[in-house]
Amino acid sequence: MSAAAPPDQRTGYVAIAGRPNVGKSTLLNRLVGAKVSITSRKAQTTRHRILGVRTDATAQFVFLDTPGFQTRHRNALNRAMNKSVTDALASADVVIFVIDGAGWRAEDAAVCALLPPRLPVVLAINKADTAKDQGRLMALAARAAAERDFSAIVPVSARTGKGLDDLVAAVAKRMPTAQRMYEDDMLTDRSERFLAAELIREKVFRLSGEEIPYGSEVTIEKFEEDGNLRRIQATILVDRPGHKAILLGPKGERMKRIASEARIDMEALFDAKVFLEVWVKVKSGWADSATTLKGLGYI
Ligand SMILES: Nc1nc2c(ncn2[C@@H]2O[C@H](COP(=O)(O)OP(=O)(O)O)[C@@H](O)[C@H]2O)c(=O)[nH]1
Ligand SMILES: [Mg+2]
Repeated sequence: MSAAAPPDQRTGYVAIAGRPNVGKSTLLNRLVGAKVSITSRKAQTTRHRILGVRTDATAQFVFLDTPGFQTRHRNALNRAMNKSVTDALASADVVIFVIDGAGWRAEDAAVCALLPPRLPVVLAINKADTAKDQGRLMALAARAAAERDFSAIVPVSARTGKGLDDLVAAVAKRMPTAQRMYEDDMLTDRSERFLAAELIREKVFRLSGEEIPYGSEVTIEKFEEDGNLRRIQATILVDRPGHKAILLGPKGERMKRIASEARIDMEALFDAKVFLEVWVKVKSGWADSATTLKGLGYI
């Protein structure tokens, strides 16, 4: 707790909601100033509830990134993911509802309808950096406003940082007056061990084709902290033998790249040197195995 916190300090839980791929996790990382949530062009990259903390002079925002609501595959993993969205909304004081500046979709309306009526919702129209003209953003704002009475509507770019000060100010106004919950320098409640697995999963999402990411998961076998050094051994679980071959790539090149890009991100996030070893193992049906999901922390 900071002794310097002013008496009118505001603190609150802020859920970041929206359909897959609108930039929720990118926005969270920008707002927190570190890569606490993984992102990719593929839908459904985020599987867990990720908490990210931002502490300003007068406000502490506890952001809850959420997986996009799943309708595509009905397995135990997706049920756990949907529950984490509902849980985040249940504990939120304010919601940031994110849509893509490219246009309004039926899926946006579906997520909007899930937002609890009692909560203040700030609409963030993201990817404003790619917007062709302001008129289109205005039309989109009007379209969205037909679905719900938003507390504020703010065009932003999670990529460039445009509009984020306005977004933060709009959210702060709707947060309760309360003392800080976390230390000023805290960024996330997730352990380095968890973040290490997530960063490997991000590279699998980014560097492999369409089918692999959804059928894979990462476990950390060993995580040793030795001063400013981390020794990490990880396994990527895949659903089928063919997936293993694809993930390894010719002469293991793809796997090497996955491991090396993950290591670089870990070194930046942990501010430490990282030795990383990654193995690939076939484990069919992991996404519907209660034991495996439990081990992975989903249920
Ligand atoms: N041009 C542009 N792309 C963005 C912006 N924010 C996110 N993206 C991209 O949109 C894709 C999905 O982002 P992600 O944060 O994973 O979306 P999520 O599924 O809503 O969490 C990624 O390729 C991001 O780089 C933005 O402000 N501008
Ligand atoms: Mg995400």
